[in-house]
Parts: sequence; C-alpha cells; structure tokens
Amino acid sequence: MAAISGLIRVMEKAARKAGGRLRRDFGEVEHLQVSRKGPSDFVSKADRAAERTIWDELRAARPDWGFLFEEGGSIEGDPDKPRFIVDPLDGTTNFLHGIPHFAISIAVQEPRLDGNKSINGGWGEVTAGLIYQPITDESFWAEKSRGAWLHDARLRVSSRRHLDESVIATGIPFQGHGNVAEWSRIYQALAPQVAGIRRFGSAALDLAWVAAGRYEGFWEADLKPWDTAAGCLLVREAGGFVSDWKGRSLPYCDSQILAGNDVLHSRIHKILANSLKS
Ligand code: 2AM
Ligand code: CA
Ligand code: CA
Ligand code: CA
Repeated sequence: MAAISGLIRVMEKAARKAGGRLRRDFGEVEHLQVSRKGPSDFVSKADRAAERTIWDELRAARPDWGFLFEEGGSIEGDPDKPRFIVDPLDGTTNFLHGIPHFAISIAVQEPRLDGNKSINGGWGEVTAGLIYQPITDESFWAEKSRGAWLHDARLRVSSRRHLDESVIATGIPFQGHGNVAEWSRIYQALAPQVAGIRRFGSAALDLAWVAAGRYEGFWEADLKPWDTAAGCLLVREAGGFVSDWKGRSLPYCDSQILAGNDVLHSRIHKILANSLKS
C-alpha cells in the first residue's frame, strides 16, 4: 500500500478540483472560446480556469512556494522553498475537439542550488509529480525514492523486451512546432519494427502510460517543463529510463524526451541516433 504524503494529497486535491471543472466544461461551447499564443497553440477559457483553481488550492496549502505555470509564467516564492510546475490542461487540442484524452500535470521541484545555473537556472531535482486524467479519474503520482503509483497500486514499466511486441508513443510536430523531417526519419526507421505507434496528444499522459507499462516507449521533441516534469519522475520511479535524444539522462527533463524500460530505451535510442545520422 502506498503511504500517500501530505504533499501528494495537496497536489491531488488541486488536480481533482480543476479536473472536475474540466470534466464539466468538456464539450460546452462556452468554454471552447479560444485565443492563440502562436500558430496552432490554442488556449481556451478552460485552460485558464483550471490554472486559476490549481493556483488557489496550492497557494493556500504552500503559501511560500514558487510556481511555474504554462499560462501564467513564473511566480517567485521563498528562495529556500521548492516550486510547483503546472500544466493545467495537457492536451488542449484534444479538449477543444471533444476528444476525451487530456490531463493536469503538477510537479514539485527543489529550490535553487548554488551550483550550475546554466542547467535550468540552477533549480534542483523534481521530487514529486502527479498527473490526473479527469475523464478516466486516474491519478498517477510519484515521489522521489518512494515509487510510482496509480492510486494505491505500485507502477512498473513494461517488462516486454522485444521491439516487435512494443507499442511506442510519440508526439508529431504540428504547425509551427518541431522538425517534421527529423520526426519522419525516426518514424520510418521505427514503425516497421514495432507492434504499433500511437499519437494521442498529451505528453504528460504519454509518460504516465510508459510508467504504467501501457506503452513500452515514448519519444518527442520540443516539450516544456510543465509537459514533462511530473511524467519523467513517474517513469524513473517506475523503473524506466528517460533521456534526451543523445541518450543523456539529465537531472532535469525537458525538450527532447526518450523514455522506456532499460532494454527498449537503449534499442530505440540506437534507431533514433542512426536515423538522425543518415
Ligand atoms: P498542451 O495541450 O498543454 O499545449 C503533444 O505533442 C504536446 O504538445 C502536448 O503535451 C501539448 O500540450 C502540446 N501541444 C501544444 N499545441 C499542440 C497542438 N496544436 N497539437 C498537439 N500538441 C500540442
Ligand atoms: Ca498549450
Ligand atoms: Ca502541455
Ligand atoms: Ca497546457
């Protein structure tokens, strides 16, 4: 049984409150009003309302902590305290299209260290993460050295060892984001060798599902800390590997991601590295 900490409870309460709202708003035209941050980068009223709910809840519980929000940006807290990294709605495009696959992602990152400021402005390790899927009511969470969990069931990455029985998730570059030519080369090399490739449109859930052993692997580029912080901790705590596309297992997981169990992570990394060389 999981001994759920006070911190995870706080994060789950915030995610469930915002998630309940998203569930109610899902499919309601009024909440689909959108603005654009960039080409094909939509923000709906629902993203902002969810972020506001999470902010109210987390700030009340941890008033001196900092925040990094996808929509609202960064809010300084006490320099000796951690910060929350929040994606209030991962999978906005799905949400806006009535596709029931989106999530809330909340991570906790330890305070700035005196050391190397070039890595992520000197911020420390991610030590807690929670990804909540409002439609299925699934709450994936992890704490550093305490494992990854789905509610109170321990998660392990998939034990499949062969590419031909593996389902691999990815994120496909979309308008204004990512390198389609690079992605296509990787896809062409990988697709003939695997049982299936999936693109469901929420990087946070992709990582949670690698942790849960539903996918054997996942690769994507151009991700942001709010997409990946919680999910990378989940994969690692579930016994999996996360690196960038060079295969480097960075303490802070961002932008280029390659995740999987030990065997498949290294198999996919070889294919990925070869296809980018050619
Ligand atoms: P978002 O919904 O929070 O913006 C999947 O490729 C990742 O890219 C998702 O985590 C998603 O996060 C982000 N993304 C942003 N705009 C997207 C788009 N138009 N299509 C697909 N993903 C998008
Ligand atoms: Ca977005
Ligand atoms: Ca996102
Ligand atoms: Ca988002």
